[in-house]
Amino acid sequence: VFRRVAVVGLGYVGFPAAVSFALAGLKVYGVDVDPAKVEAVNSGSCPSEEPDVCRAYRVAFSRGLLEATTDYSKTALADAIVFAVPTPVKRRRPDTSILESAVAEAARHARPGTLFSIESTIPPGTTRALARVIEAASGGRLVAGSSLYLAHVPERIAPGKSLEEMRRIPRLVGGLDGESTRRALELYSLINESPVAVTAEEAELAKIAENTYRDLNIAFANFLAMTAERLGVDAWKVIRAANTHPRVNIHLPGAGVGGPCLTKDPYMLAAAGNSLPGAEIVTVARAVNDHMPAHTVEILAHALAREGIRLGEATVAVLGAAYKGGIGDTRESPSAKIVERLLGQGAAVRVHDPYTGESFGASRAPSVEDAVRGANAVVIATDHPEYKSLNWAELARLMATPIIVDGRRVLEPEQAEEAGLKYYGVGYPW
Ligand code: SAJ
Repeated sequence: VFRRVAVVGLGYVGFPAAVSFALAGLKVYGVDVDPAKVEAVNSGSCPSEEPDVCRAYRVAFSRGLLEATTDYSKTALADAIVFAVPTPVKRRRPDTSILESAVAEAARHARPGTLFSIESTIPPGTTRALARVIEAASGGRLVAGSSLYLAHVPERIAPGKSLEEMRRIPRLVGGLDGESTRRALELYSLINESPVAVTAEEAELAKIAENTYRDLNIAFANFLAMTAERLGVDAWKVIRAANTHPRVNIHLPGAGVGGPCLTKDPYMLAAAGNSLPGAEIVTVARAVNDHMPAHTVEILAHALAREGIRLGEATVAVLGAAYKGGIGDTRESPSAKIVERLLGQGAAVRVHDPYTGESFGASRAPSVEDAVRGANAVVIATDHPEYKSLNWAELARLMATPIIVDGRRVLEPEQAEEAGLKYYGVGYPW
């Protein structure tokens, strides 16, 4: 029976996890290296930008179920220790050193019989290697198969929907051995509706497969989009048509793929499958997706040239700084690459985003009207829901030249033309 759990790493994944366990009635110790964050959590101030997460946090906080600390010795009080610390990819090589240190530090304090659960995304083989790290750091108190239980339970949540997805999306629970899986299933049943028992190795590979699959599918959509542009066909109509086949599900092309997961996890799979036939499939897909911000700027330069305007003398409004719609998260955002490219070419750039004040060195526009007034073009970099219902006819009238480069098919071309815009976009012939 689990009564107390420690969550190491109170970030995008760990904090919603900590709050979820607290709402399930467990006493939660949140361990983080950042004293400011610890202080905030302990004084009733929510460190998350997600309203759901903060609502749940306030309930947990008022019941006294959540306590943050920088002190790893609190892990000695826990029946289970959950790890959600960064596992970055540097120069395409996975780096698990932060996770290893955190696990070793906890192993110095944890009691025999404690369950260690790794939620961070990790390269295949890491869970088993961590068992050795824990055994060594514990000085022989924790031994896999008798006094140590260890599982990989990868997070599968998307920022903005953390709490709901943590409960709804089936949780893969991959124990190092049968007893580890059994105990981890018991723990995660408290916060997840349908946990699935697998092995640690299966969980590791499944997690990176999910994100690589999505990245490959989007890369295919992007390649198809550029091909359709060349052929003079609307790629979006092609994809909608192809997807009427019950066995086809082509994702959406666009101005690029961002976020902390799809830009990183495929390299973990590429490293594991290194030198096997076809290993390039992963890195080629990454390259296609990484090219899309430049492709978007290329479409823009062409559209401007048609009006006799050079990119370097244009004023451009960029709508969206976040890496995807509906959130303010700008990690690895394609919008950043677009803005940097435009600034590099000498264009005057204004960035608007309803969810974040980030503008990547360009000026920041407080409203869409301010962004587009007098501009030569507007580029839609993010599919924020707000952009769908704008009065485009009115916005077109504010512009010096009414060019739109729609990187996310937020508008249908016919609708844009009706509003008086000259429509360009990824996947649309130009
Ligand atoms: N994108 C496209 N076309 C699409 C879908 C997305 O260009 O058809 C772009 C988005 O604009 C964005 C990027 O891809 O820039 C990533 O978006 P995403 O919707 O894949 O979301 P992430 O990265 O926030 O979350 C993913 C999710 N993985 C899967 O859906 C398989 C999430 O469930 C994972 O938990 C998360 O990665 C993670 O942390 O690993």
